[in-house]
Amino acid sequence: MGNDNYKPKPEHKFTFGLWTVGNRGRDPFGDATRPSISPVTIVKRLSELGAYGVNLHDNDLVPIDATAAERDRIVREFKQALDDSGMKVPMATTNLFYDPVFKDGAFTSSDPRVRLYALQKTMRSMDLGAELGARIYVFWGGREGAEVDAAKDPRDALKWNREALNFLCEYSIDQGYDYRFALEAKPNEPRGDIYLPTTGAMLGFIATLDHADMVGVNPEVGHEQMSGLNFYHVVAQAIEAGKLFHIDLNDQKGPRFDQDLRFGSESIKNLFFLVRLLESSYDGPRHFDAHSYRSENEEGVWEFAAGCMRNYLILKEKARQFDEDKEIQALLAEIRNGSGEEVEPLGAYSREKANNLKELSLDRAALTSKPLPYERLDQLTVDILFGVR
Ligand code: GCO
Ligand code: MN
Ligand code: MN
Repeated sequence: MGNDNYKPKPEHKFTFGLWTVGNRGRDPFGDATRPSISPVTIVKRLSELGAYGVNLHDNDLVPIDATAAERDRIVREFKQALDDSGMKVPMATTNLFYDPVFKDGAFTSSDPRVRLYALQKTMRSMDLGAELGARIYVFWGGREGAEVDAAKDPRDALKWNREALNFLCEYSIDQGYDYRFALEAKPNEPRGDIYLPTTGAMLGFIATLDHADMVGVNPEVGHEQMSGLNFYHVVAQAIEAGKLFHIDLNDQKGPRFDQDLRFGSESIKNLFFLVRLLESSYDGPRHFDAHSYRSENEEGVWEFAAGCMRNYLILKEKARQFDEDKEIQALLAEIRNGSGEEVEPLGAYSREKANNLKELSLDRAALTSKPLPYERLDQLTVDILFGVR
């Protein structure tokens, strides 16, 4: 129970994007506040802090205009740093948003040649990810959206997006890459509206793909909160559907612009239930897609990275305490026990069952009068989180 419980280790599978700790503090109103940190340094420092690996967009590592020789040298040095530290690259993704060519979308651009370029760039980036050992491939369509609905029919955008993903699933199979695709939703920013704005929308879309089994979701805390949603519920639905292939952990101050704050810095109760859920039902990487406040220098960046992992482990320890708490367990049993009478599980439909159920005597007033000790249960949860229990 000592402090060692909060010490990150590779077995916890904590990962960071090169772009997260590498974030230089730029925002739409202000320039960088700290120098860039090289991918090799990032790998080394994160490994010293106890992380399991790093993830990347193609251009986090290889500049978009690099020659083949430059690419090979950069990749060689990066692989050396991974080997030296034992760090992994479980996930890779494509930057389909920074370059001006994607000003009106990548897979959903109205220009068919931009759509081809987006596919070409993604296939090359999948080659790079596979070379680094990645088995999860994330799609975040930051520019796949609109401000002017007169310009594009969203049904066309969906068709183009589907066509691209079907093609890329085939490419992954054909190359023997064994990727699992994870689709990441965001409601807006940088576009006025982004298509498929929530993880729930992604789940509906995935069912329409040729290789739906290869494709899952990559929910991000802040993105669902931007839509005012309960992230714990979002992730529970993804897990229940067998579709939680990856997760982007961070934090956010309510429904407004995307803040990518340090994990556990704001939404403590919601993230407590999230961690408790992940610990029981998810064994993939715990990826932090967040960045340090722009007021920090490089030392502050490592403080931030350590804080993300520490907060996760604190919440994990709180989850253990919650699950072992006798009073909490007794309250949960009482809540689930209903009226106390045995009830057979509903099971499959039969006409006889339906007829019996229609005749069953159910006393509405008695059902209503049963007290639910939610005040006590919630206060005990808060006591645990505050560390006074
Ligand atoms: C955001 C997004 C991005 C994506 C990343 C992976 O904060 O707007 O989360 O960080 O996750 O680009 O494609
Ligand atoms: Mn984000
Ligand atoms: Mn993200």
